[in-house]
Amino acid sequence: MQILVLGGDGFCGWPTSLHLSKLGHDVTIVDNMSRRHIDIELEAESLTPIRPLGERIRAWKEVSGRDIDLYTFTVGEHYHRLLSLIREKMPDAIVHFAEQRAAPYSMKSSAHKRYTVNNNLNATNDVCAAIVESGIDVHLVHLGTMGVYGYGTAGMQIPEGYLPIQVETPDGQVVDQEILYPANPGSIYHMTKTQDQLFFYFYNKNDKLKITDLHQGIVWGTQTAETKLDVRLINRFDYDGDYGTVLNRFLAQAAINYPLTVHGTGGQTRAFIHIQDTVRCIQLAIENPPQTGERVNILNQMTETHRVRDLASMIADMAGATVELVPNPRSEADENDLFVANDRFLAMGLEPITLETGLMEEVREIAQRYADRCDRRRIPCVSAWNADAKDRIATTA
Ligand code: USQ
Repeated sequence: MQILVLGGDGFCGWPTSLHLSKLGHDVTIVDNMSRRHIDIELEAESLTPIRPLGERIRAWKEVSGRDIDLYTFTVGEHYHRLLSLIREKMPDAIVHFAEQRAAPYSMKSSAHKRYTVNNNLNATNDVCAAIVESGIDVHLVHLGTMGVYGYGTAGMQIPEGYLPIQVETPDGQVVDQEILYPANPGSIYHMTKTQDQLFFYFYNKNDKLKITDLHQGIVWGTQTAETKLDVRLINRFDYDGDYGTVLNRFLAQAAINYPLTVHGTGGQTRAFIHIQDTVRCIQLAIENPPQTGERVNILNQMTETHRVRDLASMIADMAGATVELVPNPRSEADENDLFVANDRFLAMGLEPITLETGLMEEVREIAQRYADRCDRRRIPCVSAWNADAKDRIATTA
């Protein structure tokens, strides 16, 4: 297949591009290097020494013999470049990762809120509009988030996208319906992903666009089978207070004897998936497209759920670290239970990598090996969600 990967230099985009290329697909990356520019803005670097994108692509050619094409422009801004590229490549699938993905970054200031909204919403609308304008039959695969649902339910299992409901008509009849699960975003970033769902709903209804929306949990791990092949292909690993996600942060913290930073009580329960399973899920999504005219295909891309404080004690035990409860810079529920349906990927043949089996390798191969690149000053989460959170973190600073 011809596949465009929008945002192909990022944490999920890069290993996905390699995986699809390895499978024999013709991959074209579009990226504006925004993630690398944000590293400069935040004065934070990946724990792993990532190489420039051109070098990564040349190394892949050496290692695999396969070409990956690269176009450098901003999706959501350079509309005609996107449209021309779609017309030229006539892709079978477009994988859309071209969005600002960090919740704390999106909450840093009004400027960061505005950037995240402009970037993410314009990117998604431009991709949909360009596919329609091209007239080409493309399957759009989008990386969404579990956070569109919020993390609390009345004890029920979160379904894959759609909620069956019953409404009563004025004459007393009960009518069955399925609606998009009510959106409940916890940050401006998550809010943009809930808005993406409405773009997809509309373009699917109006233009019969074939769309798969993947509601992914928190990704952990670093390497995939392909990024391990050569050190120049290594994937990024974020541990800083804005881009680092909880499990990888705890691994990096343990490696440098920094007390594991559990926010609040650590009672937050979240969904997780290993990066190797991410790339496998994208492959499965591409291989199982919806039919033209079918509604938006929504899958929950996660494999296990954990409470933050349980993760911290698991890693503390494994790596001999200590745990510290720190004031929560976010506005979120202290405690929640989370039950999530993920039957659809399992039915397609996903065999999840569990924390139990994969964590030790991550500690040894990444966190400990690159510990000397860790800058302790970048660890605290200083992005406060609102005035209350700001007070909370100020009083204990
Ligand atoms: N947390 C800590 N200590 C830390 C960092 C985080 O206790 O040092 C807590 C947070 O307060 C939160 C939980 O861990 O309750 C998860 O935070 P996170 O930074 O790992 O994840 P999040 O901000 O939700 O975002 C990440 C990705 C995002 C993706 C999302 C999936 O950055 O792109 O969409 O995970 S999900 O969480 O399922 O919505």
